[in-house]
Amino acid sequence: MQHFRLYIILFLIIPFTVFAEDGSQLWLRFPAKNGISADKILSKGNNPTLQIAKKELINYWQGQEIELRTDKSLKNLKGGYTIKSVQNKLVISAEKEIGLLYGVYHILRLQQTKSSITNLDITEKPSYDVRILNHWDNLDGTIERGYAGHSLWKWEDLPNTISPRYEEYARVNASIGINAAVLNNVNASPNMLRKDYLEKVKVLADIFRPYGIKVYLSVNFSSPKVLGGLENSDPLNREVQKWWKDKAAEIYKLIPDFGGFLVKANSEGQPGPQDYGRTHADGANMMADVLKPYGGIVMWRAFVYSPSKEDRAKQAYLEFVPLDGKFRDNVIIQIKNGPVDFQPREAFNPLFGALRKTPEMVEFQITQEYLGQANHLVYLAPLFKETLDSDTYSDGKNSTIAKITDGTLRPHTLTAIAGVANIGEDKNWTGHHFAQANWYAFGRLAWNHDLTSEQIADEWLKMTFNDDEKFLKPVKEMMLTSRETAVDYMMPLGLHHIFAGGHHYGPEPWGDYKGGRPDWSPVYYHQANQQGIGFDRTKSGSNAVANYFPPLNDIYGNIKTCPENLILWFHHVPWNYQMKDGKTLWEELSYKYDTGVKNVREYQKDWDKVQPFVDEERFQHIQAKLKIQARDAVWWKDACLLYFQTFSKMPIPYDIERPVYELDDLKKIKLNMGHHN
Ligand code: GCW
Repeated sequence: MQHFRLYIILFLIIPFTVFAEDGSQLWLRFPAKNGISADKILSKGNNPTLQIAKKELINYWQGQEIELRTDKSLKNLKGGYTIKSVQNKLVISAEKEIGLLYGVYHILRLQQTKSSITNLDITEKPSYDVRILNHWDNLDGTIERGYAGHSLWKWEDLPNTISPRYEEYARVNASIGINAAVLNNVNASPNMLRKDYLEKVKVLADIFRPYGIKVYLSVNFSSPKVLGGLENSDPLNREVQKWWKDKAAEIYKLIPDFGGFLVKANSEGQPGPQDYGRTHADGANMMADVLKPYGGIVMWRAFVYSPSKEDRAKQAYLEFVPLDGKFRDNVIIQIKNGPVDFQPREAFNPLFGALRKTPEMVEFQITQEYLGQANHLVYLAPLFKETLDSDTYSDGKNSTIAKITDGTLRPHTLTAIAGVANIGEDKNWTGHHFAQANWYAFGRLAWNHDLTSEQIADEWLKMTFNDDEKFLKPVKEMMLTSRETAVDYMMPLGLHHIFAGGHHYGPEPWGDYKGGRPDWSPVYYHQANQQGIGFDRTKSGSNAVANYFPPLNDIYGNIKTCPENLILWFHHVPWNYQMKDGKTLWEELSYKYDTGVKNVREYQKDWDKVQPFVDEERFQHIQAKLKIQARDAVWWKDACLLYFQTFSKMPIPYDIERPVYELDDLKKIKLNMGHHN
């Protein structure tokens, strides 16, 4: 009877565990056969990280003998490693064991992508010290702007019950060099710092540690008052300072290598030092002082804007530039790539380069809040690269954001880069199978920002799907063009923030939330009227162009020299304005929307053609998502063109597809996805 039952259970489980292609393995898909035997791995010591490195080799490495060697003289590689072919051996060297583990994942990647593993002479040094994921996970298990199910962190079950996914998470991140994680939402609950929660955090930190991942927490600025019962949370109040000091001691007792705090203060209703007439520097320094003795850092966000007449794109700059030089050296200012909010395309944030004495780090959004969420295939490496490669001219020509933040131009002791995670408890971790590529791309670029979007897509596709050229070529092309395609069908030519309020999924260019703050309404951002469309940020408008270093202020400020892909970001442009290709602005806008739609239709065909190269389960899943994306693209095109046409009063060029929806019907769509703004 017992046996019979077991038999049935196996019968039910095996077909799914063995054959199901649910995407849960991400890019770590190694051959089922065994790797090399333990005696072919030379190494000293028994450190837990080293044990993981050896286990990975024993399970998966099909190549020659390996030596794993720690070498103190490699400190200058900042956690990096070397891989060298020496006679019949491969020697991986690093200052510490974590570098060896990274080296092991490197050679496994070479093996998996069928790259050469002979005559290797590789030196790898990460672009950034802290390569960090920001989870916007709430203590109740929901995730702000998360589209892959609930949070991985099971706070209710911790510290006693441990999900196997904690370790899988750590391993996957280590495989791409991510070495830090902020566990909770920047809209932080004070409860995160409660003793019982810290004990849960400790369990996660212990699991992550051997994989080289440090834990950080978002903290609520009012914690002393809310949690500690103090009268206020004024950073200059000694009792408040003491509360944070004691809290830091409590945390470090549990987690000796705790990374530090991430803070969203005085932004979108969050408390902060300004509640007490203090500055961001006062607030950040108070926390920096209590973390300093333990080596902890403060990542202070520059995403601040308040209900005022001032152009939202200028506000962070106005608040932070006067504070340059006032921050402790263990404070780093975390700046979103654009000055508004993770839009499909923004001009880069002019704060980059403007703080000369304060370390700056980029915050990217991996989760696709404004890019079709878990439904649209949008590969984000080109967006990340566009920001990192942007020349700010802060220190003359070639002062790219990459060089400002990686320490090349500003020799700060602290360098970091953050990505808002797209990870949840969905089987495939990220909702859309292709969204895994965005997690991967963030990690790879945090490790080496010189990699190209193409190299990263190539690696990821070979590891995750198939290395057949007939598959790779069209699918890579689809990935590489997908971000521009999304810009085209959502917000071409520098349009921004014309999303439906709240969930930010579909179009709502007519959105005018009277009574609310103007900068939460789409009409505030596109400014369409009978004359034209676009936000005037030149001298005649908000003059946000003045925040850019010369010659960019002039280049952006002049409609003739402003790049056309940002023209409506910086200018209010007449409908009949003549674009570089001779078309009027209205025509150009129409063709852009049309191109966006057409491209998605092509992606559908391309995907169907590669069916023989993809397992059925993932094939269908992606096919279904592309269908949604195609419908959404038409929805965007019709909504925006029909609405803007009420101002331009011009015909939609006759060689493009006619609208299929009625504007009035589109205006009635209210998706029930809910959110505060
Ligand atoms: O992008 C906006 C989001 C908010 C988010 C905020 C921020 C965590 O719509 O959900 O809050 O930015 O980055 O703080």
